[in-house]
Amino acid sequence: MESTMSVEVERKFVCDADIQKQLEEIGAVCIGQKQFQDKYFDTPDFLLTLRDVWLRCRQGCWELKCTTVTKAEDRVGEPQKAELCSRYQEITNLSQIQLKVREFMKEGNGEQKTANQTHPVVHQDTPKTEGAENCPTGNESWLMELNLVCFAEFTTQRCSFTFGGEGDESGVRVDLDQADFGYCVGEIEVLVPKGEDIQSALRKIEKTAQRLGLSGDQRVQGKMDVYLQRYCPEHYAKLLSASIL
Ligand code: V4E
Repeated sequence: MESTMSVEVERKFVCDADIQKQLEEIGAVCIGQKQFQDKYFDTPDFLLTLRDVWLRCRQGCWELKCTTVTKAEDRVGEPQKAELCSRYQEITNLSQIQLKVREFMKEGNGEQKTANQTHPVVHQDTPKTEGAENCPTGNESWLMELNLVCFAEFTTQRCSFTFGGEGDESGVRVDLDQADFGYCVGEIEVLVPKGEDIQSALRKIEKTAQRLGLSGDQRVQGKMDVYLQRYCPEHYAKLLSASIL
């Protein structure tokens, strides 16, 4: 995420055992592997995530993802397959993040909740993660002021691929993720500077998916879907009812 505001367009897919070989066959080049820890934050009554807003601290860096469009009618003119792709605005500047979070909370609540209005968050046997000591633990003053608590924490091993040249796949990146709670997922993604047209990104993603032989029309669960389903069923059920997941 180079810029502080961009739109991430992505399609998730189920990884076959031979996905790395398939990627190499279509000209993808592995650009490296890394491990990172994510901590996600929300109010105890899920004010952000119920608005499809995702506040995350990854290895000490804050990131906010929020929807750019939510309704099918906003997608007029887009091909059917676009429904398999998600698009989220990404903000990485902490001051902008704090401003946005405050705005979302005002919209969602009439007025901001204070730290005294907490409710217990019930988690079921969440997995323990190691490392990332530089990531705030949730006691930063702005988190406390906005009543934000960590609701999910996991570590991912990621192997990333890109395509060289100026062809159909230029700017396309493929990530193969393995989360420490035992879930693997692939993502084809294109980062679009805010304000630029996303149609070309959608076409590139579709083309890459075709070349990888991804024919399924089913939405594929992300790491967060599976994490919440397993460890925070109450939160998961609320997001399902609100059609967020
Ligand atoms: C947007 C979102 C979440 C935030 C994390 O999203 P995701 O891209 O799945 O995580 P990750 O680790 O791959 O981030 P990256 O490194 O690419 O920045 S968690 C849940 N959502 C909502 C959501 C959704 N509604 N539909 C889909 C397909 N994905 C995510």
